[in-house]
Amino acid sequence: MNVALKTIVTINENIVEISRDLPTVIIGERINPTGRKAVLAALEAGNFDLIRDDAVNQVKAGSTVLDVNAGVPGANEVELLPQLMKEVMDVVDVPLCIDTANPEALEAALKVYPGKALINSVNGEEKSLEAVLPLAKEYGAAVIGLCISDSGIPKTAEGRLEVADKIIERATGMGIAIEDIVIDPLAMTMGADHLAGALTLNAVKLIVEKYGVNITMGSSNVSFGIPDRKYVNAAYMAMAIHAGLTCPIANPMVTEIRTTALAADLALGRDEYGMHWIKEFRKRKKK
Ligand code: THG
Repeated sequence: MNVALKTIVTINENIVEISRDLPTVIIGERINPTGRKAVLAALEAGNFDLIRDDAVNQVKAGSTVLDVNAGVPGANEVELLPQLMKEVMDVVDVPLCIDTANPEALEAALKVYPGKALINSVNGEEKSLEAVLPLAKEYGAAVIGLCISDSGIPKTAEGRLEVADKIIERATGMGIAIEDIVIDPLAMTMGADHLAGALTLNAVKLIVEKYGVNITMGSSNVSFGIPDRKYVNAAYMAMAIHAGLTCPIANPMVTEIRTTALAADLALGRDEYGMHWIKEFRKRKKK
């Protein structure tokens, strides 16, 4: 299938479109205590200054959607996630990607969210499908479908596609538009398995070929345990964009990440007259 489905997410009057016909959308990854000790410590202390700074700086660096994760061990996520989102929404006006494994926290977050959010995420496990898809439907949100099933993370690209099949079938069967489903084929570290990156690239191709849906992934995951991560992350992200990735969850404050996404867009004909590349070049020169 050669279609490029368009996923729309919004906040207040602000609209972001995700599609293979448009420039890559970098979903800023930094507001996440799991990946970052400083965010964990700040959230534990109830201090949101760092989070507000991270929100502003990621948007300045070019993110047009921000991931928000309040998964602090032992904390009450049902209260903390909406509170975290409120702090972020105070300082930036970009759509949020609500990153939680807790359906109650998700519902609390959707209740306060002023627009069409991106839910991160549902997966192919029965329990997850039953808890998350009705919320996506009720609140009119878009939803990321992770390629994990009741039997774990499939070890082949075809297996990942089968989980995508299941999620898409269940979601569209409930009346969720296919445009509102973004598939995450799961980026895993190549530090533990040197074939992990290639497998995920193949899964992206299979899923895009079959459905034309938008694709996300935590592309920074591929380099856990590997030195000089930013080069690995940037090269991998470029290849994944070519395969069909449209909205990586990544760190836009790393220049190599931002410039690689822009260069990939230019290479794939998604940056008319190179205007975007030139504009961002001028911004970097001014610093
Ligand atoms: N898929 C989906 N959502 C996800 C992931 C995914 N959300 C979480 C994660 N994976 C993506 N987010 C991150 C956030 C940070 C890092 C990697 C992925 C990261 N952090 C540095 C580290 O841990 O070394 C710390 C950076 C710092 O302290 O500044 O690498 O796969 N749908």
